[in-house]
Amino acid sequence: MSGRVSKYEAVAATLLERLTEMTRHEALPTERDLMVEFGVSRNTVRQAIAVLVASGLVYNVQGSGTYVADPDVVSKTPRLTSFTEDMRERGLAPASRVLSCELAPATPVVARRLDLPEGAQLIRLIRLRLADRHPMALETVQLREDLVAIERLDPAGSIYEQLRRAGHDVQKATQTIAAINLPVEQAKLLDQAVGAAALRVVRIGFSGRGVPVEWAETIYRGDRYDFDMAVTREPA
Ligand code: 16G
Repeated sequence: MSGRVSKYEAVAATLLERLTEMTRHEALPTERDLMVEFGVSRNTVRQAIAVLVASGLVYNVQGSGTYVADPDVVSKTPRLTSFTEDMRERGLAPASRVLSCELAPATPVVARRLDLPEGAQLIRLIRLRLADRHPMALETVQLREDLVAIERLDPAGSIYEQLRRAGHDVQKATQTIAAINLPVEQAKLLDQAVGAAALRVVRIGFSGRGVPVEWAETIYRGDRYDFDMAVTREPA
């Protein structure tokens, strides 16, 4: 092999070896401990950790530390977040304009996805989701009303936070992402030209017990939103 290995690459390589002996979700030593151990600057430690984060082997929890990733989760799904968390992580202030919130019978497709009989009552919440006061996404969430009562729901607040408080934390989801061109109504709400590109994501969210909790369609503006994910390949 030719070329010099930079300090951060050397630290990353040593940490990588160590990861094989650690368990899922175990904490890595603190930045300070790593600085002392390797005799390097905080910046070098951060660069080394960033390499491991980018490869999906560890993950950061803001204000807490770095942890060993769960390979089953990392290889297939990026970290699950709510719109509120997602925007905050991007340094944007989340807000919502509630367009409607009502009880409506489940369509056959949604009923099937949520394991409910056709026509079961669902809470259907339609919101324009804003980031730093500007439209970011148009979202329709359909929730099982036996899990959260519509009278107790704050439609402008974080739905995931309210589900968590009700004991139905969304911990897993399946997602389908597709490119679309915005039709008139949606374009107007999102402050876009008719036909502008957008990303449509349909998520089925499951609680930790595997109960399907929500069916949600989120239409993100193509010019403001992108997906980041770590992908890995098993060694040959
Ligand atoms: C995200 C979720 C959506 C969920 C919403 C809750 C995607 C693709 N969709 O938009 O399924 O209902 O967050 O956000 O990420 P909230 O807790 O801020 O209301």
